[in-house]
Amino acid sequence: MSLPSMSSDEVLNASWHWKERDITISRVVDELPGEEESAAFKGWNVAQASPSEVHVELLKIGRIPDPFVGFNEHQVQWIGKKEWLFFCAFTSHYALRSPHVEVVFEGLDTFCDAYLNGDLVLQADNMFRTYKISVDADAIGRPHNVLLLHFKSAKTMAMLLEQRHGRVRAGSSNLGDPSRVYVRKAQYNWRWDWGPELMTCGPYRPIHLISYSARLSDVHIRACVGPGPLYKPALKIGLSVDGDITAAKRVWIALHDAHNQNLVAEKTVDLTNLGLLHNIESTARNLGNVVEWELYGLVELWWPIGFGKQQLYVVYVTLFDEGNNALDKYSKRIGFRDVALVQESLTEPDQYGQGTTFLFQVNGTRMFIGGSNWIPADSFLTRITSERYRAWLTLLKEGNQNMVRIWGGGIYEPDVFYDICDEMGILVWQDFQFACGVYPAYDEFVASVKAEAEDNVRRLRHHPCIALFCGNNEDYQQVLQWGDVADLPARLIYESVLPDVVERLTDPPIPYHRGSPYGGENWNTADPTVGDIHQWDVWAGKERPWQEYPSLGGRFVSEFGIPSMPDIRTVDHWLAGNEKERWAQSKTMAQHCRAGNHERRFAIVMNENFRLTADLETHIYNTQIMQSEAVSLAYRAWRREWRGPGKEYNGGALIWQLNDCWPVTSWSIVDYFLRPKPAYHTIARELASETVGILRTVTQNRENDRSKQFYEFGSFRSVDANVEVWATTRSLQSQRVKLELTFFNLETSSPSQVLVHDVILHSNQSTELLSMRIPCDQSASPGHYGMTNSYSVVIGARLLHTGSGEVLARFVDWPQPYRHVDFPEPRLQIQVDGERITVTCSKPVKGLWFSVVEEGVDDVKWSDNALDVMPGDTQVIYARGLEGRSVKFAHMGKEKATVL
Ligand code: BMA
Repeated sequence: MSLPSMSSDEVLNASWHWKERDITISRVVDELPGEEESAAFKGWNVAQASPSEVHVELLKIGRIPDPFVGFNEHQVQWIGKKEWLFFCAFTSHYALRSPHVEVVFEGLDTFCDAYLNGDLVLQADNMFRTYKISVDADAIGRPHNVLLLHFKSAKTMAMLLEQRHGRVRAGSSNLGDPSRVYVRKAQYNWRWDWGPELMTCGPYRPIHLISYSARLSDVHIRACVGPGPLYKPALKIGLSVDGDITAAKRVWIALHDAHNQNLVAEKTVDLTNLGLLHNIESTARNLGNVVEWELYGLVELWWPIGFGKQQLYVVYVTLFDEGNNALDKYSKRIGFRDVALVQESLTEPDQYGQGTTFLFQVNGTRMFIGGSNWIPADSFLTRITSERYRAWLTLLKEGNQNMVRIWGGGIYEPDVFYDICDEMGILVWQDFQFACGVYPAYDEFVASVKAEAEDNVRRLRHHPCIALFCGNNEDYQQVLQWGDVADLPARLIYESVLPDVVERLTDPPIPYHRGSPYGGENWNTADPTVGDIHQWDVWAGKERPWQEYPSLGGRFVSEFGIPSMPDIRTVDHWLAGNEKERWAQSKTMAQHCRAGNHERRFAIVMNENFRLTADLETHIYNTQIMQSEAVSLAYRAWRREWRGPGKEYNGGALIWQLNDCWPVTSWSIVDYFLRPKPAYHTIARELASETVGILRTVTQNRENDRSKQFYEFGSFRSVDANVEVWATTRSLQSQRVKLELTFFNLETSSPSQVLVHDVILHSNQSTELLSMRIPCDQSASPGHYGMTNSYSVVIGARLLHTGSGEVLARFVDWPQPYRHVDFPEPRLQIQVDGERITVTCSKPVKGLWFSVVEEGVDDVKWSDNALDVMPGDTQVIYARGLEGRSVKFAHMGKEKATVL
């Protein structure tokens, strides 16, 4: 046996080949080549990427058309019904001289038999698991080794499992075939109401060869934070070693500041003296906690963005032998924070009743959550590079959002996602991967889920960004909706298996929530007074007008939204030059919109609010403003319900959805190509540190079924409306500011009335500022429809810094519905000075949307966009990356873009 040596971790990322399985697997195994001959081996394609997926490979060799264009999705359906083979030929010098070898598969999608040098070594059936297999060092210690992966059709396997276990319900038909519930593969692959059916397969995450004599088989880092008011940080580290453990004599542990690498603490533990390693029979030993450090005053806490620094540390652990040779090394970046999900009685009822909070508290500070739901950013996961993850999460952060919910029909994201969230201070709500279905609970299924949960909780628990593990997406809600609450076998999983794993493996504890949504009595997942809700009565469900969002909130709204069309360049991408189809209701547009009943639903919302148009560009703009108006109102109204201690009636809202997995018309606020829609910017303004809000209520509407913000016309000579004005701040100090209200009458264009008040914003909550009747000029000549009334009044609100006059927040409230508003010609003055754009106007302008003329290599990053501008309130925005390109603009009343 060779002498103890340093462990090695080799990624098997070279010399991969692939092909469709066209002969029996035993023949494939028999005919597999050795390393030298592999490149020339007939019938095999050289893989272009590793890790990889079959569609990605087929695309790269030009065998299939791009499924994201036109109707091509339908031309590639055959792939999901076939079986596919990948092999890798390798030589490992480390494995040749190490007594222990392990192969670690970080992710196999999904039904995969693995053969090592001809022997079947693994039968995988769960894409979310990390499979580890020990291999006989002699078996792998050859000059040439071959690892063969045989991927079976998940679609077919799902059908077979369904035959065995029975057909169940799983969402509507645009959420894929219900047989998907039996397979632990990303559920959106079966198609979703924003995604195509693309059943891919392959080794989608790296495969490692680990060679060692003795190693650290587990390092459990517990970065704890003691109770308030001091929130003292402490670190415990537990270790397990395995292999030739008698060789392991010492372990060195150090804690460094991740930013400047300064050493915070270190310790060497003599394992011999501890008497822990005397049992040579054992191959693995749990050494327990080798470090218990009190670090008060030595380390700083990690905070979510907006509440403090994202201080991170690195733990280094090295295992040594007798002669002080390193046997194994380990490092992990961590942060110190305490996170709690607070569900406690509110002190007074609100419009929905009393109930309990659903709010997040980090290091003792309660924080309003404004964030997004996240779906996988591509139908082919291997195409999402680290740079793309960073670009997505940067957008989220720059959009003032502080949480991302990883939705249950996708995947557990790779480490890089959580690393970036740690760095940026973005909290993560992590769903376990179940969505919209009656999942089973037979023994093998539960065992697989338990292993999957353990793998992922162990992988993720050290990230300070992880704020919540959640059992599933909408499984309770759907079963309730179908009226058969007794019939959800997977309650065993959501109510016992998963919470047990989270409780057993996380310390400090990470909160667990059974499902999203989950709350009220008897699973009343729509109860606005308990738990979280998904608000789908706007756009879907009862089809309520978006203007009713203020009365459709809840303690935490973890999903709500309304779709819009993406940037016209994204539409042109899927049209690929097909001019005949370049109109809003064409077949190709329908192929790229999967939202249930989208034709009727768009018709309702567009018809109620906008002037219908046959012009595609105008239509796109209108759908985008529709989305932007709707969802920004929801954030504005719900953040108002963060009313301070004991009155946190709304603890947060997460928009459905941040992103897309292909070019599509969907609920996303940023499209597949990372092009923000107007909603991205208007949400960012609602989630800024300070905001100001206005809610107009028309007091003389004839019919009660209209939204209270809508004006109606008829016999009234005047129509009154009241406004309520409030502000919010995230600051932990209360502050004195000026509130300025400007009333601009579109009919009379008489000089604006301006009111200025000194007000105090209470810390970390909303503050009601005033309530008043809208002043309107009764003596002016009769206006719109023969009336002079509040209908013609546009109201601008600004919060100004008392000393410097700096604008802290602004909001403009327009009369509605917009289809009745005769938007004035605003007489805009737009000055472009490098990347700085200055906007002034003589009359109010709504939804001022900037874009650029020529396509550049990179899109422009707008610091703000979709502006509402009032006369006398110059706004300055920045167009990063403009590089001299001409600017275009559109606004309500002039929806087709004009070049400056
Ligand atoms: C939600 C999600 C998804 C779906 C979305 C839009 O409830 O959980 O299932 O894509 O609705 O319908």
